[in-house]
Amino acid sequence: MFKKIGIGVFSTAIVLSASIGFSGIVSADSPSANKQVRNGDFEDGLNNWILSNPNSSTENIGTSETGNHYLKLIHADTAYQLVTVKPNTEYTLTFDIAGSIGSPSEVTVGNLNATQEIVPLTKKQYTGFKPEHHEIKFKTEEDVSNFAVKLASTANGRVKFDNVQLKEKEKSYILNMDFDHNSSIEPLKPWDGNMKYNIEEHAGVNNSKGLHLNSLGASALFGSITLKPNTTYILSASGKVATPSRYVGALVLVNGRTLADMVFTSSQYEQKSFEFTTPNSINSSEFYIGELSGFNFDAYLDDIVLVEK
Ligand SMILES: [Ca+2]
Ligand SMILES: [Ca+2]
Repeated sequence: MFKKIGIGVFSTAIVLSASIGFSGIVSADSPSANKQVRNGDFEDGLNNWILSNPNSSTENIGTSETGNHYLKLIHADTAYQLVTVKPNTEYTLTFDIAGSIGSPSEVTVGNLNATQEIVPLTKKQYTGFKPEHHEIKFKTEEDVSNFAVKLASTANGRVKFDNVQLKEKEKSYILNMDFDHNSSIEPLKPWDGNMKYNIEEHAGVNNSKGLHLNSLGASALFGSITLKPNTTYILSASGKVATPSRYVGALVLVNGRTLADMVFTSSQYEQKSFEFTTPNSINSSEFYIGELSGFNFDAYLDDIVLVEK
């Protein structure tokens, strides 16, 4: 797709082609891991990237000897793209830089303002001719409208970028039950013989599979869970009840004490979430969904998630 260009503009092409960072090996990650930045490996040219100086006569895509493509910026040229990020969430941006000469290269993340200028949440500068892999860790703020990743050369600089990836920090799930990807209720089990449960088609949120619970009296599904001391967790779930004026609840007990408690009383699905912090020492922790105060109930639950914040 790209014509092979000569070494004229940059004399570093041969050096780059020999490096791991610019040989395309790094970009072999799974597509899903890479989806927040599109075409971060520049193998699709400038697609998805917006250049500050699109009419520049400079060829912005370079090709290494191995056929790998990368972004080239000179002077104060920049390239950015909008990315979809969640508020209050930790991310790691990784990228390769090479051939930075003249003035530092610069990478910025932040919201775009009304004049399409990026308001830096984090900005870092890099120097050095040798290819290097870098990462920037940052946490988004509450407002993440028009969040962008911007790559830049500055002043009299020139630089090459490749393999730009943005990943959300991996979360540590204690429970993650959507009943579509997992067809068991592990690690939960019925409290007693009153508790009947079924994973049913179309019983969940948005017509997905969901958990149908019914009981002749006070009962629950319950199970032991392993929580870390002094750690903040978020419990969230969607639930509804089929029996009017009854409820179903989800709760977390640590050392016999209720740390999280949510109740569903509506006949339509409601999503609730609850944040709690565990004590300094933990002897026991359990999770319950059901109704423990003495009534029969008929209820549906879906998307039960307990995750470290
Ligand atoms: Ca590439
Ligand atoms: Ca579901």
